[in-house]
Amino acid sequence: MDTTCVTRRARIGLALAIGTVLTAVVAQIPANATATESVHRPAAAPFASHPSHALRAGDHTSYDDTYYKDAVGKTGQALKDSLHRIISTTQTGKLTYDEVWDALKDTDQDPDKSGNVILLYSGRSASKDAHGGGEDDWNREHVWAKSHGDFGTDTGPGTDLHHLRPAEVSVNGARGDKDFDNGGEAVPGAPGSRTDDDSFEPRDAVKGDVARMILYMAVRYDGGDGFPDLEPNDKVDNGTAPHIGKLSVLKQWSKQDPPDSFEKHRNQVIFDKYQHNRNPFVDHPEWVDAIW
Ligand SMILES: [Ca+2]
Ligand SMILES: [Ca+2]
Repeated sequence: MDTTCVTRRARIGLALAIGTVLTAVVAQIPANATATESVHRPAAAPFASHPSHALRAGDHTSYDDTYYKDAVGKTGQALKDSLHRIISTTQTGKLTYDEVWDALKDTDQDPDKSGNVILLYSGRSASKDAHGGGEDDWNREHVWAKSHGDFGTDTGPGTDLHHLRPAEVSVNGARGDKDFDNGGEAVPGAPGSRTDDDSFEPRDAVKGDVARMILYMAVRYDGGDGFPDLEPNDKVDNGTAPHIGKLSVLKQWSKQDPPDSFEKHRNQVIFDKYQHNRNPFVDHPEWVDAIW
């Protein structure tokens, strides 16, 4: 037997076998690589579909380049119309009135005590579980009183987290559906708040919050969606008309109480987790004067 010939034949066979295996492996690499790459490609795709979600909380400059791109540089009615389009079309999350309970436990959580929420008019930290109908319980305060336009609690303005806050049942009752203005008697259980027959004045620390919530509602609701066109005016006797005053006082309150970390945080939580739209006046308080 020619052993040289056998050895050569074996080598050729081995080489062919290795070549076949390599070809098969190489043939599979591009397919696998492409699949892996498309799954782990973070930069372009999410930024294109959800531009604002890729940004950090409180990064105003970046929101100007993305979320507020069409509004930046405008003033007056043009700014208001542009913001209306932005905050309406991006509101892809809309809650039921029942879902508002759990959302408020998140948006208004006490930063120092995770089992509690901060109540709007009193500033008191109360257990998240202490909501209901008792005097000291908290409930869902509509800062834009829902009788002003009579929009009720169907999904819409009545369930919009940007103007809903936890408040004591008793203090919520004292506020009722009054317009906002300075002056009156002290409100029991809500230090710094005052009220008289036709108006309510919240404590200093949330005066600006109240103003920016009212003005958000005015921009967000312009008569579409089957809901009334909400607008502020300079009166205190608005009753069931779709107006809330006093605009001149709200403008002053917005200036004297600029957005703090709590207010900015809740805007971000609503944006990230619930409604996916923002309160423009929390991001840009100067747009209050630019519009009104
Ligand atoms: Ca404030
Ligand atoms: Ca409006």
